[in-house]
Amino acid sequence: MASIAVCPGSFDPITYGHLDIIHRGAKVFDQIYVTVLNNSSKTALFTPEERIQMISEVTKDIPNVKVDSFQGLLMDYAKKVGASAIIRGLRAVSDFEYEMQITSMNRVLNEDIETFFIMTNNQYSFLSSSIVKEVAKYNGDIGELVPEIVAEALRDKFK
Ligand code: COD
Repeated sequence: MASIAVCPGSFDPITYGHLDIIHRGAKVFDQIYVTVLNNSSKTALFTPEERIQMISEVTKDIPNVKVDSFQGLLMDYAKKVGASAIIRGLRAVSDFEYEMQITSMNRVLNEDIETFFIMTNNQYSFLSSSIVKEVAKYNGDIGELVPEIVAEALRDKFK
C-alpha cells in the first residue's frame, strides 16, 4: 500500500526551509500532498491561489508531490486524501510547544493519523515566512531565503 503524507502549512510564502522539509519528506513517503490551509492566528499576505502557484512552481521537479489547498480541518483533509501521516518541520525548541499542542489536538480528532517531525537543515533553522516578509518589506536581500519566483512575488507585493 502506498504511503501518503500531508505536509500542511500556511506557506505565506514558501521558503527554502519549507522546501527542505518537503524534499526530505518526499524521500520517505510515496506521495506527499503539500497543502495550504488556514491558520486562524495569522493574516495572510498572499491568496491561497498565489501560494499554490508558487509552491507548484518550486516543487515541479519532485514527482511524488501534489499541491493543494483546503478550507477546514487538517484531519478532515488528511482523511479525504487517504493519508496516514502528517509531516511537520522543527526548527528549534521554540517550535516544540506549538507543535505539541496541534499534534495532540489532531490526535483527538483522528488517532489513526500519525504526525512525523523532520528537523530542518541547520542553515534554515532561523528562517520563517514572517522573517522573509519583514526583510522584503524594507527592501532587504531575500535571495538566500526563498526561490527567485517567490522573491519576485514579494517584491511585487511591496512595491
Ligand atoms: N525549517 C523547517 N521547517 C519549517 C521552516 C524552516 N525554516 N519554516 C517553517 N517550517 C515548518 C513549520 O514548522 C511547519 O511544520 C511547516 O513548515 C509549515 O509552516 P507554516 O508556518 O507555513 O504553517 P503553519 O504552522 O501556520 O500551519 C498551521 C496549519 C495551517 C497547518 C494549522 O493552522 C492547521 O492545521 N489549520 C487548519 C485548521 C485545523 O485543522 N486546525 C486544527 C489544528 S489545532
